Parts: sequence; C-alpha cells; structure tokens
Amino acid sequence: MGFWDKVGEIATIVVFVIFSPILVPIALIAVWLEGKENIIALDGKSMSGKDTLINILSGKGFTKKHKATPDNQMLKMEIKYGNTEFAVTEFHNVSGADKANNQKAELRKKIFSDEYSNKNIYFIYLFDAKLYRDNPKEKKDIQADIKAFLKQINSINSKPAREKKINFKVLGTRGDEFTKKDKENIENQIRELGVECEIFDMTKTKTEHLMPFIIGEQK
Ligand SMILES: Nc1nc2c(ncn2[C@@H]2O[C@H](COP(=O)(O)OP(=O)(O)OP(=O)(O)O)[C@@H](O)[C@H]2O)c(=O)[nH]1
Ligand SMILES: [Mg+2]
Repeated sequence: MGFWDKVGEIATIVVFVIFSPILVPIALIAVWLEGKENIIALDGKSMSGKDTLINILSGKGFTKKHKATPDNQMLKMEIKYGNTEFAVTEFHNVSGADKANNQKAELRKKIFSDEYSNKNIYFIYLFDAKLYRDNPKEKKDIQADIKAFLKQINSINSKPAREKKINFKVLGTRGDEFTKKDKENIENQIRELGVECEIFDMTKTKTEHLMPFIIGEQK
C-alpha cells in the first residue's frame, strides 16, 4: 500500500469516527420512519364515494356534488380527529370509470409490491350500498370486485417474506337510505365473503367514526 493510500484510509476512518455520532442516529431514524409510513388507497366504482370520503377526512365535510375524478391522484394528508393526528404519507384516489381499470391495476401493482412490504397499507374498497341493495347486476359486480381483491390480497399476505400485511376493508356509502336491519343484512353478506364491512351515512359521519374502521385492527 502506497503512502497516499494509507493517508486515504486513515482519513476515511477519522471522518467516520467524527461523524458517526451524527450519521448513525440519522440512519436509524430513517429506517424507523420508513416503517411508520401510512398508505391509504381507495378503490371502487364511479359515484361510490371516494372523494366524499377524502373530503370528510380532510375536514371539508360532506358535499352533494359529484365531480368525476379523471385519473389516479396522490395526496399527502394529516388526518385530525379527537386528539389524534394520523399522517398519511400517500393517499391514493382513483377514477371509478371503467376506462381507468388499467390505471387502478397499476396502482395496486405498486402498493402491493415487495417495495411497499414494510409500510402500513390500508386498502379501502367503497361501494354504493343503495345500488347494491336495489340492482342485482350491481350487487353481482360489487361482490365480484371484492372477491377478486380478497384473492389477490390474501395471496400476498400469506407470503412468508411479507413484512406487514395489507389491511383490506369494504366501506359502503348511502347509510341514510337504510333501516338498521337492512344495513346490517348487507354488511353481513359482505363479511361472509371474508372481509370487514361497514355502511356509513356519509352525510353525517365524522372523521372520528371513519378512522377507527379504516385503520383499526382486522378482526
Ligand atoms: N345521500 C348520500 N349521498 C352520498 C353518500 N356518500 C356519497 N354520496 C354522494 O354520492 C356522490 C359520490 O361522489 P364522489 O364521492 O365524487 O364519487 P367518486 O367515488 O369519487 O366517483 P369518481 O371520481 O367518478 O370515481 C356525491 O354526489 C355524494 O354527495 C351518502 O352516504 N349518502
Ligand atoms: Mg372521485
């Protein structure tokens, strides 16, 4: 080893010794923060209530208006309820239009990949519970969507190398159009498929009612 190689080696060691008290904690914090990343991703047909949910969670409240979402959108959001602040690193909204199916599949491919395996993923499928109740074709389509997601998510969650499991919930809207019995009947039909389901009256529901369902432990 030449003289300058030796100097280089010593310099590297000196720099490491000087900066390690700073660099090591930074590296540890980065690893810790990455494990804390919260991803919420919505799915569901047009008019199912994806933007309605986002408006409530972001504090804007319920809006009667429907403005179709044209493409995948990603937001960052600090969800406040009670004394809690829940930081969402990536909040994914999608278009419910059939022509956006490829975009939705692309998003799932990304957030269900190994790269996202150490993040907390909450995948929420929204549906219009009134349409489900009143239209047999819609009911069939919604059930088919839920079964397909369950199959995909259960298969990923059962991989031994998977660090964190994907949380999957089904959220119905139009609860204001239901009797308690009717509502429970549909919730139970969907629970029987193997996923947690709750129908909300979004015209009145507040963030503090929605969040425990969205991020709560899977039963
Ligand atoms: N009465 C009632 N209306 C609701 C409820 N939830 C949502 N809506 C209405 O249903 C419509 C849903 O619109 P959005 O939330 O924009 O639907 P979206 O799923 O984002 O639709 P796309 O962007 O087209 O995929 C709005 O007109 C809401 O006011 C509910 O619980 N009760
Ligand atoms: Mg929308």
